[in-house]
Amino acid sequence: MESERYNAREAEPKWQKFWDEAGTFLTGTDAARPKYYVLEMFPYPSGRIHMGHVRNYAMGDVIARYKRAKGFMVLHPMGWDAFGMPAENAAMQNKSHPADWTYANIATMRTQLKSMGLSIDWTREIATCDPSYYKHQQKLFLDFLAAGLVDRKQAKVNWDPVDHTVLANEQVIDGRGWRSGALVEQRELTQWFLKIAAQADDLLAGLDTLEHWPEKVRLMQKNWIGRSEGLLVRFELVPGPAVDTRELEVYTTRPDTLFGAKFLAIAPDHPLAQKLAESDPALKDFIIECSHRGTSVAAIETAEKKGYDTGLKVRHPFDDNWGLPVYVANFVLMDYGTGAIFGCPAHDQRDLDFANTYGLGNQPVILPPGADPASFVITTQAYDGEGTLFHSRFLDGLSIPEAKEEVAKRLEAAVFDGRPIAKRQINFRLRDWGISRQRYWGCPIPIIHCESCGVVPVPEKDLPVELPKDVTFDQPGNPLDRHPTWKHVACPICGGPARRETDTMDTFVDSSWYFLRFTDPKDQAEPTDAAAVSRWMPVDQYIGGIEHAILHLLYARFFTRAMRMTNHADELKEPFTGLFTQGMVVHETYKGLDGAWVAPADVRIEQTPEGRKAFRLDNNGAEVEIGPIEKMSKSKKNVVDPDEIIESFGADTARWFMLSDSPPERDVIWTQEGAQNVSKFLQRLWRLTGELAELASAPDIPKPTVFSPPAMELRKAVHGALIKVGEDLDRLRFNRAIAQVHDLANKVSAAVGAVETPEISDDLRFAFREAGDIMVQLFAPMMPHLAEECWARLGHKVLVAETAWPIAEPALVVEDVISLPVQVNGKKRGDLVIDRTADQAAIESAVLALDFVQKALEGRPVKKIIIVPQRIVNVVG
Ligand code: ANZ
Ligand code: ZN
Repeated sequence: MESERYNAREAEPKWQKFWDEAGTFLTGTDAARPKYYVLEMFPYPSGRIHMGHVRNYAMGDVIARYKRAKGFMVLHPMGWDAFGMPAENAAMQNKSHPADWTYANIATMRTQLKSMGLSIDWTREIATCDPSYYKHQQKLFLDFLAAGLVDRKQAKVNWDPVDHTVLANEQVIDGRGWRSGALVEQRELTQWFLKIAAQADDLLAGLDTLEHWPEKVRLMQKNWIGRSEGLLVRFELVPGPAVDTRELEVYTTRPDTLFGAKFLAIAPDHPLAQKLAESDPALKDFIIECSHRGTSVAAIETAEKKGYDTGLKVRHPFDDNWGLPVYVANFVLMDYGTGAIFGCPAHDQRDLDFANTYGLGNQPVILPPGADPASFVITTQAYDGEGTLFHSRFLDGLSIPEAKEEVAKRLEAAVFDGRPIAKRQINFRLRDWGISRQRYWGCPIPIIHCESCGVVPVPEKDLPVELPKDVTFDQPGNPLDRHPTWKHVACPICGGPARRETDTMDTFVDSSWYFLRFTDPKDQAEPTDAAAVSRWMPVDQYIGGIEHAILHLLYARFFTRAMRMTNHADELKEPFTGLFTQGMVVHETYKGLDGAWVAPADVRIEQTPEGRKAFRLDNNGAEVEIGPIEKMSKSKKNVVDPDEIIESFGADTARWFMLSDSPPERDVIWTQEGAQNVSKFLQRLWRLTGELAELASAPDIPKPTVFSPPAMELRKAVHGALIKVGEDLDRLRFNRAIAQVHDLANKVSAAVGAVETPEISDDLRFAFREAGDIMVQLFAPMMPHLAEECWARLGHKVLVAETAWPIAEPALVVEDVISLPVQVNGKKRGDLVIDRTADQAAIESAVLALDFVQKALEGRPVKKIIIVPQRIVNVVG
């Protein structure tokens, strides 16, 4: 028995096949039982799974298996976020077709995921690139269009003038196209938008209901939506050269700082700037220069602050004799507020950087608490904190909110050209969602453009608009656009020659509703089925990376609302009740003497007297430098391949290690040693189960009525662990649940080791039976293959995956000790921890022996000790 080893390589595929054939993980249909929908963010079929996937899916699988055992009907599906640029890039490089590349990757990754032993209902698998999926997405688009949730308007895109193609923000690197290296231009294109901005208020309010989301994610969404209360202020332009407007309107959230204003600035594409540029070639050049940069917020924020003095002046709204210069500035965006600002350098860092560059000076108007008004100055660091107004005439002495209110009131009452100078306004940072992409490998937008009828939706009976298969990728640009026939169609209204929309949808659209589709992925007629949505939604636990904290989750929340409005999502308000964002998988880095990175698979680690050292497996075992622990990345070669890990250790070991080593929200450091330790522990569990199988009574022996102390002790350890593992799994504290299993295994081992004769009493046999069963059930969600094997070894005929979670006996989990608050003369001084059954006399002497009691008595004799049983002790002295 001792020498027998558990062979993961044989057992794992065996059980996977068994589950598969038995349909163990098909979604339950018992409507009388509660449902649980657990979902991990579905993968992009990039080629192979990585360790991050292993961690993500191991977590979801533990929850799915645990909830299933707890009696829930569990929905745990899997699919593929299958459209996107990498498939097109691969097509260009390998002269393959994006569909072939994608489906081949899906096949590989499906096999890999299956080798992890995930409890997934594979009959619900979907791929977003499949016409059977995107057909419904096109229908949703048309319904959104009819419901007024879609817009078509001009928007700026990054244009690569060499490749003649639109670039995503990520494809613009330092202002240049990632492939061509050409300076990127900003171009206006007519694009399709989903009107998410109109939902800003509701998306914001909904965040308050998401109590099972990480606070951090809610905050990130809140900031992204960016609600701000501010003031529109009209500045009067000082009459001067060639402009026909008499005013310039700005948006500000800090009207309190108006007396610190040093300049006004407008966006390069502000109409006034455009107008001035007509007669000012230098300004025109400046505007063109500004257009050579990415449209991303990051690109704008990190760019050096630059401006152009227009020569225009405006009047300060509180002082006709105070003129302020008007600049065109690269950090002012046209599509926020009014595309114009007043700059207060003392209290805004961007304004300060700008003012320092152009010698505009600054005037502090907010005095920080405790600062000396005579000496407080600003040089390179703007002050944006709390304080009191100064250098601000009638505002002096006011707090910031009071000053904001005062300025608003006065300017609302003041009139220029027959209208109030200022108006309060609430702004959102959230913009409408531009979904047009000039790419092939995406969901076609189901629209036809007709010269006489305009924009015509594709009739529903003609859906899906399928992507043509015969496309070429030998030149840049959109293959749909240059396809010889695909875009030429008859207009559905007038029958005349018309042109298909050749833009496809942003792939974020595909992932914005897949979780709804999973509730009934077979329905061919409709995107969703109301009954299925009401049964399964919302997702009870969603798990994924923090990198999706903003866009994906926000778009999914918007889609849920839009689908509800168009009768595709029943009464659903929010899609994900619980959200969990797991940490990354990180690994040591290794560097050879030549400075090149070395992969972990090519390295052997050794404990030497001088500490851990690493040596190459090739190159005569040369030593390599152990570098910092970093996120696994191809560039640093510090990746380990899940296939290799599963091949050498088995999936259970990989799963267990991923879950055991650190709290799930933190990064986990993958190490070979760690995996080896898990593998040893797995063998230990296997041996222990074998020993228990010999000592234990048969599975169906009735429970004895009395238990001897050793049996009782074992039972208490087992039931205690059962409670704790349950609590930990409920709270997704996988690492703690695993620590409990370790602890229990130690206790069970000790009990087994204490057995001296083969003739043991029935009650102890029963306790061993129970210990074996429960221990296996407790690690089954994490190590499902080993658990099945152990379960069979314990004599069970039904799968552990089909067995209900055990129920703890309350009498066995009552804590033996209690903690009583101890007061001295009515004031709490500490706690007494004592046996629950301790009598009056025992409590009295224990209390008097406490240091803090003696100290509090300060030598006085004790007059009385009052004991409220199980509640409190008061010593009177
Ligand atoms: C004067 C001022 C003084 C400002 C100060 C800030 C600090 P949020 O909170 O995001 O709404 N702003 C307004 N429109 C802008 C645009 N189109 N492009 C760039 N910046 C713009 O931010 C509002 C603040 O951002 C506004 O308040 C404005 O600068 C700037 F000590 O006005 B503030
Ligand atoms: Zn027509």
